[in-house]
Amino acid sequence: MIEKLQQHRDDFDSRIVGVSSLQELKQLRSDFLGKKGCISLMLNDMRSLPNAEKPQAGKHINEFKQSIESLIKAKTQDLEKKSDQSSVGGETFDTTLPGRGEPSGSLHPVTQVMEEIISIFFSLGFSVKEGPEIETDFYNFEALNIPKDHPARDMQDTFYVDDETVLRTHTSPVQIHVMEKQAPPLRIIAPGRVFRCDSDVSHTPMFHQIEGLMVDKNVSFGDLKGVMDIFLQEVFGKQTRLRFRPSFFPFTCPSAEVDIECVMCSGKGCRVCSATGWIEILGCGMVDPAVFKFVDYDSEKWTGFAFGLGIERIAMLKYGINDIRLLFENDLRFLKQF
Ligand code: 2NM
Repeated sequence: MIEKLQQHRDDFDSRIVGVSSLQELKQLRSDFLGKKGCISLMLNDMRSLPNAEKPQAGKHINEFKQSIESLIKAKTQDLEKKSDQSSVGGETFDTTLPGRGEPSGSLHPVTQVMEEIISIFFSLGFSVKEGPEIETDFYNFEALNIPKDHPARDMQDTFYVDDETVLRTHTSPVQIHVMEKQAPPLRIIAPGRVFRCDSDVSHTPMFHQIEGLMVDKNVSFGDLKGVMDIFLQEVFGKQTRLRFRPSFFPFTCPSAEVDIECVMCSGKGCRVCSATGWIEILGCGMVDPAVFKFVDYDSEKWTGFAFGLGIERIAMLKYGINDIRLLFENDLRFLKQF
């Protein structure tokens, strides 16, 4: 059986090379794949094999059949292309027919959420600022009032390039750079990649963040609440309720964490919100005077709020994705859903 198959295979291989027209290809196809073709005959012959050998033989014949089919398909396209080229302007090929076209692609869900958030803040008068992904200890920690012994500075949590150089762990350094160069008033957001030594269903070593900063005369915690309200209701829907919980960050005082009412259960309590009815969404606060001191802003004259959030987390909540790693596997079956 196997020998016979090999003979047919060799026969097919040598014949297809000699095919130069669609007509000849049709003949070849019928000789191998037709009702009385050799594949059909071999499948018939299989009946006389002992039962134990049937599955193996069937598998080989099928593989052969599939390889023939794909070779014939490729040859067909090849010949059609040649005949199209040779008859351009002739009668058989209408060159005015519209093309078949490719379905359009789409932006990565992380990019979509990023762009949506940027456009909301743009409409509130914020402009977009970018900065390097490799930062000095000074911009990533020191100027943000993060003390030398803070756990975030640990080699366990931060990727160090050398003793005083890190992959930025947040985009706040961008805001330090801007404040150094630019006097208040200021309304900016800093979107981009950040890096932390962390990896599980809800953490990847690289993820995306947006941080925002507004500095002006008389900016208050009320302004911060108002802006967070508008922003989160724009992303999650007008009915979204917010909850501010006291928190701590070295670079803001007072600091808060903001929860939204659970998008899955509308506050009733479910797996997504661990039965609390609330989902933690971002951190924020009034910029600590110590930070202003590093960039030479007069904190008697100016006040400001800042906030930071992870894009992947928002994308997961918005689209009901339960494993962050799906966002980085580049599996088209996943990505085509967005
Ligand atoms: C957060 C939470 C609270 C923040 C502070 C600053 C800066 F540069 F102005 F000091 N940028 N971002 C900030 C404040 C970030 O992320 C959870």
